[in-house]
Amino acid sequence: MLNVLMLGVGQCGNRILDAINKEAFGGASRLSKYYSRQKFPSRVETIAINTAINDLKELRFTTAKDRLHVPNLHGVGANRNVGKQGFWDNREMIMEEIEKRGDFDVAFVMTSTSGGTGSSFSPLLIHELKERYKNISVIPIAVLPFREEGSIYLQNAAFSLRELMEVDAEGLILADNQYLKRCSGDIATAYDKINTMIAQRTLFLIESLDSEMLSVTDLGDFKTVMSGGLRMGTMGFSQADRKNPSVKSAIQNSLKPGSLLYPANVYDEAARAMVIIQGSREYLDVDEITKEIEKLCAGAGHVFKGLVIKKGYPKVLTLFTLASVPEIETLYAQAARAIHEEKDRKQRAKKQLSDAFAHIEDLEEIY
Ligand SMILES: Nc1nc2c(ncn2[C@@H]2O[C@H](COP(=O)(O)OP(=O)(O)OP(=O)(O)O)[C@@H](O)[C@H]2O)c(=O)[nH]1
Ligand SMILES: [Mg+2]
Repeated sequence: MLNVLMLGVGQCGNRILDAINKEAFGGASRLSKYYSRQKFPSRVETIAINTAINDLKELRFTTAKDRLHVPNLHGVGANRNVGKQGFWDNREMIMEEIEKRGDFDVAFVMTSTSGGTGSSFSPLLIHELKERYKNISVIPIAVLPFREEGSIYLQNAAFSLRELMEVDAEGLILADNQYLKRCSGDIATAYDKINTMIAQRTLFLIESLDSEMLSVTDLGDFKTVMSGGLRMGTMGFSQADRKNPSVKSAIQNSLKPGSLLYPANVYDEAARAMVIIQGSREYLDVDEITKEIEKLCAGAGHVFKGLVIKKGYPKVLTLFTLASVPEIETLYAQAARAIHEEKDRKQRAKKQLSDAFAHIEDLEEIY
């Protein structure tokens, strides 16, 4: 049995965590679909952490005991320095809240890279988890901003992503708001859809890491995949249906750009991968599966395969790390430009004000 910790930090992280709790517990019955013992052997603990109490109040599927408000702040207004100080001031309280829930084998830390709270807390939090839990594997799930959200979000993304890579985590899973924007027209619906996509994939992953059926992929395989290439990767997912129950197309679809959380050409750019297939035995044609995996193997160095027999049409999750991330480099170039522009803007403004003050330099008030 795996002991799993899921932390959602800052507003974006909180909402993704809420989507996970919705998928797991929600729906009409509120019966636990994943967390119940028979169907989902793992013990899963979830905690939403935020400096803004209003963000926590907004959650609908996360219980009150799973919401941790870090006091004396009302959000940090995208300022990562204020965020870091907030974490240090409250470190013991936060870690105690986590530690009282027992031991963990694996932790997922979900956050936006671009806001203030989640992006500054998460690297520090991961560092603390690694210090305090000897054998824990920690995987950040990091959300990249819409590129037009402004210069502070861009710079935050650049610096926090670097911190997340430098802290001793087991790789990093990327989700890109900009890339996923096509999901929907208005922003609230887009957020919901993106969060649900992340939630679905993450739950599927946990479920299959802890499954005891047929050919399995375990935490060790997962860590090997995450340590491949640049140690940054993402997930794809696809679900077959009655019209097309073929496992072959389900695998292919899970690798298509439209199924991924971050833009990548998996066949060319993947360093390592894990393909997890779930479905009724009658649909899991071993020859077809082998052929598809071999195709992926031609580009990616190593591909782990997991098969889980479970009633229904095939569902496929692909998790992979990447050997190249051009989109990230573009993001850093954009962030650098934004920082320069911000600097210039500040200097110009400062100059204008000092020019204005210069007008009264030798004067006094006369009444
Ligand atoms: N996918 C997704 N992205 C979100 C969501 N909410 C906010 N974001 C993105 O997250 C970034 C802003 O970060 P937040 O998580 O809101 O910031 P925070 O950690 O709460 O930090 P502060 O508000 O500055 O204290 C922006 O790039 C948003 O586009 C969400 O529900 N889903
Ligand atoms: Mg916030």
